[in-house]
Amino acid sequence: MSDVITASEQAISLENDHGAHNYQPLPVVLAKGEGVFLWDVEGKRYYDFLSAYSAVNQGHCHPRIVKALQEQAETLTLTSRAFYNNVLGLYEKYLTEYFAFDKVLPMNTGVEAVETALKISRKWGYERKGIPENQAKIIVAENNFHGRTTTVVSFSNDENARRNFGPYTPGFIRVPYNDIDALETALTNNPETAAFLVEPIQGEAGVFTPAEDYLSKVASLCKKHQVLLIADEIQTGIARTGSLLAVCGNCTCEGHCERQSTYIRPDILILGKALSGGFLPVSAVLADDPIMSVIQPGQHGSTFGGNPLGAKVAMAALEVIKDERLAQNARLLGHIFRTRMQRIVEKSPLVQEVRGKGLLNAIVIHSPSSSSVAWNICLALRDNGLLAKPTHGNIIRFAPPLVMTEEQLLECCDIIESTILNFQVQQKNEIDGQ
Ligand code: IF1
Repeated sequence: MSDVITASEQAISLENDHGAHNYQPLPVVLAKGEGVFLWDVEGKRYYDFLSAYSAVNQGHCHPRIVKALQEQAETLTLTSRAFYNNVLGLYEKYLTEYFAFDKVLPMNTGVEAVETALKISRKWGYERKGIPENQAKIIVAENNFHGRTTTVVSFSNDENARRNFGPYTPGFIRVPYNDIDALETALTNNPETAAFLVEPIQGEAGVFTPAEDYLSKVASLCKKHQVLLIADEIQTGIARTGSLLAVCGNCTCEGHCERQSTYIRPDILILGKALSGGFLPVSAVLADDPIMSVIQPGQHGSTFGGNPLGAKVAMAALEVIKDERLAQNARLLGHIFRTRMQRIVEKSPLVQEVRGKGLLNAIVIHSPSSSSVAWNICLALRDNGLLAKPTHGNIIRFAPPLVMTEEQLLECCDIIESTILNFQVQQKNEIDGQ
């Protein structure tokens, strides 16, 4: 019957009628999640290959995190920082030991943590490095994505994210990503630089992994020029790329270890997303005392930052990462995934390339970025029970929860392979039929 309105259609038109149109979601209406799976309102099950942009690394509704949330929600949720609470200190101790930094400044969303790191860096620049008042520069990378505030979009070069939101915050210099010479030139020409802000792997840009030695060279250049290295690990951190942090390099230890020679230690580390396992906005800025001590009472803060509910949830979320060895799993499954995708690259002219690290991967569709081929492949994947989203038109990001088993991953590779090969046949038939 054509006049029956499905639950999906209803939910979509409600959003359409009453919400701002700042997104164009894939048409699927989700109602339930568990582990690597999502269910829509009609009860169809999908493999989640986005993980809420890497916020649910621990899998949907992880029971240990649910338990922590429930217990704390019944006890104390928010005090503000006007008073002490009996959870925040435990969380701060846990987090700083987990990531091996002296101090943490707790915030909520990712972009707030980025803003916090920028503010700390500028203040450090004036008060410790001796940069003349209001002259501080911060270097960023081209094609960066660090969030949506006015300051952060000020230094984006994504026209869509930036256009007509000016006037922009001054004081930022953009250099090409993965270009050590460009960074060196910028540092040499701008002695008033306080920091270099960078994603160890560029997520939104299309999962772009820099040269193996890029970050270590960046770190030594920053040291040489007395500039803080800020690593935005909001998307790459918390086991996503096959190690606890992307800056850990190839270290597979269960937690964090500083002795590993592959570890590039940033001066400021920014975490968000999976820090709460996707339950609440929980973000954090980590640094050592000589840097963090520039912030004194009243100079920065947030009503919700460091709230006991978020703190308890984050501790549970990090325990899950360690206890379930999710970094190791991401690394192992990542290799299998890219090997299987490489097979598709060889078989199908539609797929140009596979790239990524751990379980943060992408395939590049051989089509103009303006075409709808990648979008249509994602619709076909949805119909076949797997949810992924295109980025920059022709790139499809694949980032399942890290709790996936090898057997499940292989099934997903089969779905992706058959969807793409079928899609290709269909496309050819359409062209031939014309
Ligand atoms: C959206 C992208 C991913 C981030 C990095 C900071 C933030 C993000 C490296 C800000 C956020 C999110 C934002 C979300 C979509 C998503 C995204 F496609 F937009 F770029 F993941 F790839 N640094 N990324 O990736 O964190 O304030 O959002 O908590 O804006 O729609 P936030």
